Amino acid sequence: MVVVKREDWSHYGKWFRKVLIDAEILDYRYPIKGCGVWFPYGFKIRNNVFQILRNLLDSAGHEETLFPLMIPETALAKESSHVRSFEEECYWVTHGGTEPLKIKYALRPTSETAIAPMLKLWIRSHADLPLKLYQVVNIFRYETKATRPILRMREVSTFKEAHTSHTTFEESEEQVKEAIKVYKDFFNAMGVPYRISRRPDWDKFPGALYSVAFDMICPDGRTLQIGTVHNLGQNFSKVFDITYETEKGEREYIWQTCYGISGRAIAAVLTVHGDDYGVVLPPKIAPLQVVIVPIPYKGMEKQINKTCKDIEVMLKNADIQVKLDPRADLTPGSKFYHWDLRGVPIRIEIGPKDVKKNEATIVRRDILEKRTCKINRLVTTIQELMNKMMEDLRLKAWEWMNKRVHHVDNLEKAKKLIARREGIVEVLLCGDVECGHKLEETVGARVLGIPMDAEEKLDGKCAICGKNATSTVRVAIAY
Ligand code: 5CA
Repeated sequence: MVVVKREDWSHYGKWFRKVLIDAEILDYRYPIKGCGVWFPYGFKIRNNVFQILRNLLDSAGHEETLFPLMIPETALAKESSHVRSFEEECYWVTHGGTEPLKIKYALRPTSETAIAPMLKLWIRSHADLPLKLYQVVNIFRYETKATRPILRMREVSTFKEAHTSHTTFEESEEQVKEAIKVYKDFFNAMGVPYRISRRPDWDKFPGALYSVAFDMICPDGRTLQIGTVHNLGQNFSKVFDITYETEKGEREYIWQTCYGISGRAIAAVLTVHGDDYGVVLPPKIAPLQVVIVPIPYKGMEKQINKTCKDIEVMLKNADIQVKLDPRADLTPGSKFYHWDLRGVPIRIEIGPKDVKKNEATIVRRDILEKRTCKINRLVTTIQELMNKMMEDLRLKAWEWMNKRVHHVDNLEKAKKLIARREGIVEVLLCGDVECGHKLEETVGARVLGIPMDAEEKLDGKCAICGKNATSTVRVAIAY
């Protein structure tokens, strides 16, 4: 029954690839490296996850939009640090048919430079601001690091990017805070634990003043960046000449932020809640919340089937996503395996005893624990169980992560923890860039940045140079 044992952490990558295929989430065998195909089941999970995000963005006053895939080289090249970083990562369209194009087009690696020329046309006065847009699109990055299904794609087929425009720097700072709140709510809704860090200057988004990132820890102890929020300042508005008229009638450049979440958010849910038997889906994002499996018994087939069908109708009427699995060619055991692998939160088994007692046997996917319940209480019991399951998943995942964030007072300890792949390590550091780089070299890990989600305890010295520390810094081996 075992998919791949997860408890040996070195198996995480193998486990992840296998569940993606076996649970019919994403097929990574497409003949272009870094491209994947969402199976219908995986596509439903993807849509449910991104619907949570859409709802949160909509409630916070964002509007969904859709920009073209292609960006002229002339636009992409306007912001110098942006183009420097992205030109090597772009896929370039050079021909229309057999005709060479006068200006080549980039397949968007992200859309700042697609959006900017239009903002210049749309934004006239302070009354047009703030303008908060987002789109959910595919982006293309010619990644040179090892590609991995969902985690590092070359076609990132699911990418939510928000782009906001403001009258003042202060307002853009407030927007960064709002974006962080939206992302917290998003990950909390799915029980995905994270740490929020302000990335070091050398690792900020190209064209940003600064970047804030959400990181999770994978079962192999490596971190995964699952979302980023950037304050772009006026870097793009100055080169694209995007101005607005102030109340006094003067022209000022707009202030901008942007923030992105990719399919990695889906990988995050699958990763943090999964187990040896496959994925475990939070009820909110599960395409199927309940599966009903009849346990056949000679002479009672009719009653069992009727009870199953009645339950299916009852749950459907209560807006629960339910499916009856009547397949006659499969044993109940193989059906359990099939649905456990796919992470269906609740299984109902109906056998002869259940029918006689007017009961249903219920199994929760996360703890695989059985209980019975009178059929007339089934709807409320299932709703309660799904809520409880969500709460338990969230607590368990946070507990797991919290145990893997270590605060240490010397480099030796940091080195050991990193070598043992124990997650995130926090040390004190002075503000020197040199010390940051030296820290990375010494412990063999990457600086994630300064905590944005914890009280600073600044009583100590820089772990590298011994000067007074100015902040805690997180390091980890990152995907
Ligand atoms: N324009 C900004 C905000 S929309 C931007 O592109 N930011 S980003 O480069 O940091 O990307 C946003 C998020 O997308 C990252 O935090 C990361 O979680 C995810 N991401 C980036 N590259 C890939 C990739 N190749 N495959 C999967 N996810 C990716």
